Amino acid sequence: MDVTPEQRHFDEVIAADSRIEPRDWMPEAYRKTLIRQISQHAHSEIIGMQPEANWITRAPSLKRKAILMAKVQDEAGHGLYLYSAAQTLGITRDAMTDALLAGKARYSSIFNYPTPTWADMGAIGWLVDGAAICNQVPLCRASYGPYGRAMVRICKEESFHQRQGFEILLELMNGTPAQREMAQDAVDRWYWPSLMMFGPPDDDSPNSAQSMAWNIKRFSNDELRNRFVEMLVPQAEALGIVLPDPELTLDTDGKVAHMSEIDWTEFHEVLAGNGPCNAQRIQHRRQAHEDGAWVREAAAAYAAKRASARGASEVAA
Ligand code: BYC
Repeated sequence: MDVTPEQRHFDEVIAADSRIEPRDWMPEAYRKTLIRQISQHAHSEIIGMQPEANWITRAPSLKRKAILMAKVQDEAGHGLYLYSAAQTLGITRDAMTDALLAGKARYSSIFNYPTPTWADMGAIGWLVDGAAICNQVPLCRASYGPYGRAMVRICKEESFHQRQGFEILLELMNGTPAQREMAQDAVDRWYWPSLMMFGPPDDDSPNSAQSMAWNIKRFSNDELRNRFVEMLVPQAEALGIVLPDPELTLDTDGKVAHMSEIDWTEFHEVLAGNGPCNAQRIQHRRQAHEDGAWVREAAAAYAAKRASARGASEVAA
């Protein structure tokens, strides 16, 4: 089959490990894949504000409240960079928002689990942001320019998030027996869902091969999941926390030699909308969207006023 000059140029850019920019020609499937992944990623950041926002009013000290508020605001910022990156591919913000509110768009499975104790703030920072960093650092080199550049800033902020989670757990582990128990219980609940963040096993990941060929993904789901576990083991030791996998063993190089099977039925149930908090998360987002209608209307009215004032001054000139 003849290759068009545009396709040839695209293939050369990818082969040279260079970047595709918004004005460049790109295959429709590449554009669709990016819109899918970037919009899902943006939705994850926005829905991901909820489990932690749940504790802002109940944070145990003013310092913890200030840190948690800053972190949740960072997640909102990440969502906005990512929606902007997706918009450069020709989809509107309204279309993405409508899909999320209609329950048609995916977002990360992890945000469908509840946060019943303060230790969950530690476990989310340590495990969820830790998994996010492992997954996202390679995305800084994604072949699509706006996505890669957004990821650079996001990863810097995620590092702070991960450390604040670790520090919450460390403080609890240095506390009373009840605090230690609370920290261990939170890690027991978040460990397996955090491993599911990396997606299905490689044999069952329909999008991986093509996304890797296009230099969007740099490593497979299982490679990144193992790397994450390898990072956690010494950190868990430092905390005095037990990772809830009795079968987990590392080889002498610190690489995963064996771990228990992940409960993929649970993963698919959460993706199908049947996780513990799926309905609550979407309902809450819809309510927040409705409650924010006046802000959108005010911004639109102000923009219209400015535009008409500009028009009037151009006529006068
Ligand atoms: N949850 O072929 P696969 C954060 C879907 S937020 C839900 O392997 P792919 C934070 C997948 O979409 C950071 N769905 O797909 C925020 C696909 O479905 P469709 C969130 C999942 O795309 C607040 C199907 O399963 N991070 O850090 O090659 C507070 C088959 O999978 C999941 C990102 O969004 C899942 N866990 O690889 C704290 C990272 N896994 O679309 C922290 C960006 C898979 O074909 N995304 N699916 O219907 C990625 O890196 C990739 O999209 C994935 C999946 C590794 C997640």
